[in-house]
This record gives sequence, C-alpha cells and structure tokens, in this order.
Amino acid sequence: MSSSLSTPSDAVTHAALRALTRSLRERRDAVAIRTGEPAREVTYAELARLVARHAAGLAGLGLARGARVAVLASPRLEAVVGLLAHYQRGLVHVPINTRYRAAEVAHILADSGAAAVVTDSAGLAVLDDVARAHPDLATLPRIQLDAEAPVTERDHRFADLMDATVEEPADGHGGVAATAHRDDDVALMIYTSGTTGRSKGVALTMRAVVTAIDALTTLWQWSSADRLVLALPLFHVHGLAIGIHGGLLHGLSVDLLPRFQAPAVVRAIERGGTIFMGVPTMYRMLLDHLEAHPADAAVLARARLYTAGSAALPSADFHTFERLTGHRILERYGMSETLLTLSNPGVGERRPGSVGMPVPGFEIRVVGDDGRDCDAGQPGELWVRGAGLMRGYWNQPEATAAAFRDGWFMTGDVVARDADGYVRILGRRSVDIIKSGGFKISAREIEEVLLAHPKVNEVAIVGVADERWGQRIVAAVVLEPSATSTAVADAEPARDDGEGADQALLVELSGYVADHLADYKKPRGLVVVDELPRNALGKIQKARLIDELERGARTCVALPS
Ligand code: MLC
Ligand code: AMP
Repeated sequence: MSSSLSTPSDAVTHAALRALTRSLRERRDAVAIRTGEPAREVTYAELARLVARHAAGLAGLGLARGARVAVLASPRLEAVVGLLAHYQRGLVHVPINTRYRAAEVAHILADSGAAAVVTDSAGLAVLDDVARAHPDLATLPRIQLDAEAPVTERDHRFADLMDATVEEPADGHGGVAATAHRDDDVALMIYTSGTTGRSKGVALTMRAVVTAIDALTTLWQWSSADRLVLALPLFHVHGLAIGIHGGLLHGLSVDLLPRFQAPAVVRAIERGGTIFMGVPTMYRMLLDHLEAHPADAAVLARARLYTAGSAALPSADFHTFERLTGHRILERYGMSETLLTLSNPGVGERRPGSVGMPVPGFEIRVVGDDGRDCDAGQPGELWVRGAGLMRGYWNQPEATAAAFRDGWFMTGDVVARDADGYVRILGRRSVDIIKSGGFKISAREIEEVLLAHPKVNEVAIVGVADERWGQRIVAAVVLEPSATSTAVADAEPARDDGEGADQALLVELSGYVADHLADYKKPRGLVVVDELPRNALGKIQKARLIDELERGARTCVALPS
C-alpha cells in the first residue's frame, strides 16, 4: 500500500470513531482510567476534556491529517489521552516497542515517515542515540510527557499542548468533529517482525479496530460493570487494540499498570479488577507467584474473566490455574494484521489447547499445500477474511500482495480444526519467526547483527520450545577460524574447558545483540558447530537443528541466569 491511502476525503463519516468514544458520552462519571504512582483516577468526562484539550493543543504543531505520530512511552494516562487526541485530529498513531534500541526505533521513524514523536524520559535517551546516528531524524519534533525531562527547541511539553481554553465540547462526545478519521482511513500502525529482518508497519483502519473489538460485548460479555487490569505493553494489538480500545469502547474502568508484575496484578484484582488479559508467560509468572504466596489464589479467584493470547497457552498451565483459582483461562488468537480473530467463548466450553472459533465478522479457511481446504483434523495454513484485517503493510505493496490470496490473508500459522469447529494452533510455516514471551522475533534480524561480529563466520538463529517463554532463542554458530582459540583464551580461568569457552562466547554474543536490538532478542543458548546442517541445495536445515536441540540430541550452553 502507499501513503496516499491515508489521505482523507471530504466525506467524513467517522462512525467507528464515534463508537469508540461513546463511553465518553455515556459513562461520564465512571472511572475510565486508573493509573500512576500515586494513583490517579480519571472519569470518562475528565478523559473527554483532556482529549479535547490536547487535540486543540496539537493544532499548533502544524501536523497535517494523515501524518504519522510515533509514540515511544511506557503505559500512562497521557499515552491514552494522546492516542485519542491523535484520532481526533486525524493523525496516525504509531506506537513503538519501548524495549527497542536506537537502530530499531530509527527504522520505524524513517519507514513511517513520522512527523513527530511522543516520548518519556526513558524514550528520550534512545531518541538521543537515534539523533546521533541519524542526522536526518535529529530535527524530528518531540512531545515530552515527563514534566522534568530536559527540553530543546524541537521539544514540546505535553502539558503545554493542553489548550486550557477548551471546555468539554457541547456535544459531549470528546470533540469528535470534522477533523477525525474517516472509517477507512489508516488510523493506527503497529510495527511487526517478519521473515525479512526489518519490521513492517501494519496499517489498520479505525473501522477494523472498532469492528474487531466490538465483538467482545457478546463474545466475552464485557460490560461497563467490568474493571480491566491491564499490564500489557501498549505498542501491540493485545494491550492497545483489545485492552485500551476494547476497554474504552465497552465503557470499562481500565486499571493501567506501568508494567507486568505478578504482585501488582494481585493487588489490582484485590481492589476490584474483574478481567485480566495476559500472554502465557504472564500466567506462568502468576503461577510462580502463587507457589510462593498460596493465599493470593483466593484473591485471583475473585475476578470474573482471565484471557490469554499472543502465544500458545500450555495446557498444564491452564489446568494448574484452574485448580488454584477455579478459573478456566479463555484462550484466543490474533495477529497484528488481523486483530482479534479466533476465540473460545465467554459462555460455553473453553477448550485447553484450542483457540476456539472465528470471532463474529471473521471467516477462516484451513488450506493445505495443494491449495485445497483441509478436512477436520488435517493440518493446514490458517487463512483469514473479515472485518479486522489490515489495509496492508505501510509502503510495501509487494509484501502486501504476497500476504493475500483472493482476498484471504495468509497468516503463516499452521492449524487444525476439530470436527466441531474449534481450532488448534500447531505451529508456524516459517521457522524464521520466533515467539518469545508474546513478542514476535525475526531470526534473520538477529542473524544479520551477529554476522557483523568479528568472531562469527556463519550463524543460524532458531527458536527452541521453552516452558516459560514459549520459545527460547538459540544461536548455532560457525566461528571464524581465528576466533576458535581466542574464545578459549578469553574464557574465565576456572572454566577454560570447551563449555566454559562457549559460555563466555555466548555472554559476549548476547551482549553484542543486546547492544543493537531489544533485550528479548538476545540468544539464550549457543551451539558452536563446525558447519551448519544443510540440505542438498545448500539451505540451512533449521527444522533439523530445532528437533535435535529439543530432543537433546545436540546440546547447547545456556546463558547463566
Ligand atoms: C523480557 N525478557 C524476555 C522477554 N521479556 N526474554 C524473552 N522473551 C521475552 N518476551 C527478558 C529480558 O531480556 C531480561 O533478560 C529478563 O527477561 C527480565 O526482563 P524484564 O524487563 O524484567 O522482563 P519482564 O518485565 O518480566 O517481561 C516479561 C513479559 C514481557 C512477559 C512481561 O515479555 C511482556 O510484556 N510480554 C508481552 C508481549 C506482548 O504484549 N505481546 C502481544 C503481541 S500482540 P536479561 O537476560 O537481560 O536479564 C499479538 C497478537 C494478539 O501477539 O492477538 O495477541
Ligand atoms: P503478532 O504479529 O505479534 O501480532 O503475533 C501474531 C502471532 O502470534 C500469530 O501469527 C501466532 O503465531 C501467534 N499467536 C497469537 N495468539 C496465539 C495463540 N493463542 N496460540 C498460539 N499462537 C498465537
């Protein structure tokens, strides 16, 4: 798709945006967001006012409709106000993973053509690195959320971009006026990793976001009586599209935590939380917490609904959580490109090991290698069509075209459908995409970084099954001839055997990756090999490597914890 697709026409309907903000009208005195330390509770009426003021304040920055505004900030009230104000001004909201390093952030700023970036103190440090390495990005206007952060002439304080002369708009719906997005304008862009190394912008329309999450009313029985405990990051669809958009659309009170920590989640449920959504690793962390604090199981039991997604929830964790809290976790499936796509029911059978059935508004196919639809029980690729689909990858018409066939989006996930329609996720078609702790990771991106390391001649990055993280990153490396002896020499004296040398090398290579990429992308295991396993055509046999590592036929050293 090209950037011209975001150009608004005169026919402004923004029905979807009105739907999103209906809570701002109807739930005036209810708490919309609770967040911060000390905690602050903001009602829907206050939120509407803050959003209207910020939307007016942004007018002075001269950002044209359709301009991309990047956001590199931890979850907080201002981030939510900014999101809704961006929509109200017809700006495209582009959240960035707060774990990203300068090179990853620079790629998104450049690729999206961001016209401004919203940030906090932590983000500012990364943006300073970006500016040093990329002079072309050094003049990008920045909106500072932290009052105490230093400002330069290209910085604007968020507090100064609140137009105090704006009272709550007379129509009382948060200032949704002619400047808002049309339903089919690109409103939100989420960057996601692919097989090619660099992340791609998934361009989503307001209609797609609202339609996909609107289903939650009937599907999960979300209602304004609910209080959502949200500890997911706000740069992916799980936390942002389902959590924030879903929460506000359904008039929930959102208890927004700055990050996931099991004790903080327990406390949030203790003060009235009714719904918790998490990636499977978070459930594993909650189970660890319950092992140390068994009495907290009774607190978790008080909530109404637990949902899991973004990666496969191990059946053992499903059953342990049920035994301890009485709750059957509702597992669902989605993608940045498709939003909330498959789900177990709120009322009805929640089947462990299954992601349920298509969410209203979606159709699916399970397609075999021969292009035919698979029978029940047979594995095939999941194809999706329907309301929540992306418009395309930003400025990547070829990648967009390659992802669709006859109007169906090909997810790359291998699934099987039970005879009664429940879908099981079996894996991915590509071994080059890894999921760890709910984050999608490109093996190629890590390989490209490691190939620049002086000791690395060849490398294959693979994801190996891991109980806690879903998959764990392992690097199989062929060393440069000169590095083999150096590695031994560099190892700690007490551990100068082969394993000690490999472990020292792993620490070095992991540190090197973490200097360039987000911390969760660093290899946690290393196998040094004389040559990588290849097939007759010279292609690296990653599936074989993974199988050997998972069976224990090949051992690797692990990063010391
Ligand atoms: C952190 N670490 C990880 C990791 N997260 N390692 C592997 N995979 C991850 N995902 C490592 C850090 O590098 C560090 O290692 C150590 O863990 C402690 O770091 P931390 O910052 O204290 O970790 P923590 O805050 O506990 O993070 C764990 C987590 C986080 C599970 C809370 O990963 C997370 O927020 N995941 C959610 C991802 C998400 O929202 N996905 C949704 C995608 S949307 P070291 O060695 O440096 O100490 C999607 C579509 C859909 O998929 O429909 O859902
Ligand atoms: P992302 O691009 O980060 O949105 O990740 C989307 C991918 O996460 C999907 O293509 C799946 O591979 C994976 N995923 C999401 N939900 C589930 C689930 N419930 N079970 C297994 N994998 C999932």
